Amino acid sequence: MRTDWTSLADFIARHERFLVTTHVRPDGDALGSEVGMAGLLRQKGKDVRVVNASQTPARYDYLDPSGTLFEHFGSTVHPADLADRQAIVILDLSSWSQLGDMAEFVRGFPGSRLIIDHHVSQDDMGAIVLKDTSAEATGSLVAKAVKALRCEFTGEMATGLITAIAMDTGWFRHPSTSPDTFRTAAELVEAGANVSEIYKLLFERNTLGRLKMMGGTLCGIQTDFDGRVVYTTVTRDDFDRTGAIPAETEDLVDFTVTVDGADVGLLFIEQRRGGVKFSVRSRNGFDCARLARRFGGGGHKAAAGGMIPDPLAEHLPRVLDAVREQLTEVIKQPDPATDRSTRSVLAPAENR
Ligand SMILES: [Mn+2]
Repeated sequence: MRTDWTSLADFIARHERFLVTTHVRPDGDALGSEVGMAGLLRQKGKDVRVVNASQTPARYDYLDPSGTLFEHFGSTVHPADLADRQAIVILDLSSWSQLGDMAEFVRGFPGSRLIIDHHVSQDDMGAIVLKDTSAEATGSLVAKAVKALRCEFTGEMATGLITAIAMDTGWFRHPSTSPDTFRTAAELVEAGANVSEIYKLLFERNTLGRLKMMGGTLCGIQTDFDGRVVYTTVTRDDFDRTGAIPAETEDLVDFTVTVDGADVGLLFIEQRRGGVKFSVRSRNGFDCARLARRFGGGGHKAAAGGMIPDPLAEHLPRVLDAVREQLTEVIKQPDPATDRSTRSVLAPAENR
């Protein structure tokens, strides 16, 4: 899909002081896209502040080497500090709930809003929406915007954008990865992105706590629906026992769906403030976003998630019931449009 970037060019031309933000618990795509967008806006001579509802997870510190780019709403930045902002660019999200503690501020913001995103789920946020659900990452869209608006990739922007694309494509291996993904990646590498160094910074700086937590979580893995559903949990006690922190659960859900015969994988994480965060991954056409929407969450077909205020003991069986229901539905009524992708769900597990 080709995005028409003229509305972004107009939006940028009309304002001087920008606020860039993204979703709570930001991932590589969220933060890397912000780095790219901040660079683009600065090249256009604009004043930019990047303010997020969540703190930046430590593993992404390299995206902001001087520690001056990412600001935290609520601790260092208060609504009054942002009174001079004329426009907000919202990246990698399209729902109010994903703005966390910043939702109220953004709702009441008197200036203009623009969204660049690739998620299916969408609220009316009163914004210009530049959305391409076929894009592998918001970072790819920002990279396209940089080129469409005749800006250059600085080394810093290239590092941010390749992080965004690499993380959302599982390092160039998810089905969303296309020849175009590599063409964009090649340009970013030429502009100074060091893939080998970035990979080391992201994946070879595990804490002992994270490895112990992973060990416990993988030991606790369980199956349902003839092995087609694989799930596990991280409890508050697991965090206390191992010393891991919630941000260190990123990517952990991906292990669940690697079990041979699994169509759906889930991870349930008990939150310190109460409630449970759930993440779901699928293969063979199960629609994760649809499942997540039933519990107020959202995401993509193959990866989604959400948060439920109930305790784990109540939450987990309800989500599993919904997964079983949705899997049964797929088996009974294959959608002809997605028949190819759901065929293996229909086939007996042992024949796959
Ligand atoms: Mn994304």
